[in-house]
Amino acid sequence: MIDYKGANFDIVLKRYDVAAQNQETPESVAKKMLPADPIFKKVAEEVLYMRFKTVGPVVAEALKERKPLDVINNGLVSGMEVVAKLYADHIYYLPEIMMAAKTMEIGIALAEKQIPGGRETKGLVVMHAAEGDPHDIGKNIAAVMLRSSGYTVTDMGKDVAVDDVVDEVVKSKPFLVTGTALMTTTMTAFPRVAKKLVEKGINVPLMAAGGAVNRDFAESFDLGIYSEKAPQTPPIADRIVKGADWKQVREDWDDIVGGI
Ligand code: B12
Repeated sequence: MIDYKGANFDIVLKRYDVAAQNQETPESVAKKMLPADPIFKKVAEEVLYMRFKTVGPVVAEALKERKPLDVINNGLVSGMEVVAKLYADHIYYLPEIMMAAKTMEIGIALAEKQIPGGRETKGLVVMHAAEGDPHDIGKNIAAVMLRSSGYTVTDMGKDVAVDDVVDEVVKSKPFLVTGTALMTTTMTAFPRVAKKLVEKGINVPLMAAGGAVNRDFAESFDLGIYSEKAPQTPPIADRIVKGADWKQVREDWDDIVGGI
């Protein structure tokens, strides 16, 4: 029989992959990033600590003292910015980012109701996961980031047929279309979408993203632009809204996403 006496389980069970990351904690990052205003800070903490059961009452309380748009941008979105930093630094992982996003969305829905005429949008983005592809977690994260940056998103979901994407673009005229593919067998849907759009004379940038896709592939067909990570999407969208077309985005890509 094995004798475990004297074994130091602190060493045996140490997760070196985790231990090697960094010494920061959600609290220490929050201290540096959360807003100073106590009302916005309280709202941001609801998102940061994924308190989806209490975010409603906390936002309702904040709305008595602050404007709804400020509660969204300085409270809820500020909290999500901390979450995005924690995710990028491998302190938070996928479950946390999804729960925080849900918490933020509950708060945004509540605050938006109090904005006369609704929240002003920077523009419409149509998002989808490629035909045959069931992987939509990365797309959902990118959608949250676009929404929290002031864009309106039509999320067509996963496994969306090429023709359905084209029909939606014709109907709703977005300034940007995004597609996600995590499988090498599904990424070929993007050039097919692009070809059909070009045939109809539609010049909208088509962002190809997801693990199966790289920059070379995304830029191998007309309209195609690349985004490697969800947080790169809002700055790319901002550049298109300012007037850049898909060729210009390709040229400026390193500059736009630099450091993200
Ligand atoms: C979760 C998962 C699933 C889930 C998907 C659930 C869901 N709702 O998404 C389920 C169980 C359904 C699934 C099924 C299958 N899967 Co799967 N799956 C995965 C897994 C483990 C994780 C993917 C994930 O969500 N990662 C987390 C997210 C956050 O990462 P991400 O999507 O890469 O997103 C990041 C970037 O890519 C980017 N991004 C992604 N989307 C977008 C969109 C925009 C607009 C932007 C800007 C950025 C962006 O930003 C994110 C980071 O910031 C991967 C393995 C892996 N390591 O990737 C396999 C993987 C993708 N699956 C794979 C396969 C093969 C399958 C199946 C075919 C398995 C089978 N034999 O049945 C089936 C699909 C069957 C079908 N056709 O319906 C393969 C694909 C291989 C390939 N290259 O073709 C992988 C790589 C596993 C492997 N190593 O073999 N899968």
